[in-house]
Amino acid sequence: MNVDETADAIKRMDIRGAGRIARAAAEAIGNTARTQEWKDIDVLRKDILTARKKLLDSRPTAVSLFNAIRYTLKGMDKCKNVKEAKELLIRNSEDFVKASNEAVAKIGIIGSRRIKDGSVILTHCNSSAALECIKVAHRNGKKIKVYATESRPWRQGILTVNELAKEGIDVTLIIDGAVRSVMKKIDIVIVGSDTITSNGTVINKIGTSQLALAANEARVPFVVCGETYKISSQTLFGDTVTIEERETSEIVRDGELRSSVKIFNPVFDSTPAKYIDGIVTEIGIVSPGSVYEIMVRRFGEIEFN
Ligand code: RI2
Repeated sequence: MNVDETADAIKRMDIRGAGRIARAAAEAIGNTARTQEWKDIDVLRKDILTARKKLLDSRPTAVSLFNAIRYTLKGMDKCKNVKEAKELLIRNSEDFVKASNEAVAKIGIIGSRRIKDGSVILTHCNSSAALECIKVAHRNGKKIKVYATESRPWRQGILTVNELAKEGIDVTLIIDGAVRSVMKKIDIVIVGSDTITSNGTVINKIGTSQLALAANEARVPFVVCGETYKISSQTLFGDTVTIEERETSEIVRDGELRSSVKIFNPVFDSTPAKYIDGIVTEIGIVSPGSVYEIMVRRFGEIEFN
């Protein structure tokens, strides 16, 4: 897919999930570098920066998209000619996709160790990282049961239950409002992440913070899965995460409401660090308090700009 097609698919949520949109954006830039010809390096740079903006404008919340593009464009400024820049963009894009897939696989192995034989798990939305932990635990012979929320309004929970059922996992769909009722049956909550801020706050699908509160009340461990490229270094210097608001048509059908009724459809929320027992990354399970250290390790010295 080219950049325009990828940006549209991300906007429409044909491509969705923070990791998948990151890989799709990196691939789109790689494809552009592979297929497009430029007369000089300045035109190439200008076009790639336009592509960057198009991709970044597709969805605002998941920092994985920003970090994937940052990784893919790294070093472009120093390229002396078109050939060098094309090779760099193709290589960076392939490296990112490979590292991203490997990160999800590692998270699966590490996170699965936190799932005990006989556990009942609650998950929310459709996170490839969280589901990988569950699948690995099941493949390793652990007898587990999963409750998955419907995850209104887009209902990614339907994807989740079908994906887990296909693996032969005992899975039950619940509506989002049933979370507190089922919490007494749950041994561990495992969710994904779109963005992790410098103070360990996790931004994930709307409703995640309710799971965290209910888990906290019931003393059930609340575990977040996130590749390290879900960490937002911009939040260290005061940037806040934009919470995406989507079309009201995702909630109601035409003509269902009186015209004076307003609709508010935020699709992500924030879960403060104090409700999170651990963040499973590809480099290990870390506390939300150690996000800054990882940020520095991962991105090098972070400069204020
Ligand atoms: P992985 C999704 O967002 C959900 O919020 C999910 O928890 C998160 O991305 C992470 O998914 P959306 O694109 O990267 O469905 O773990 O709005 O697949």
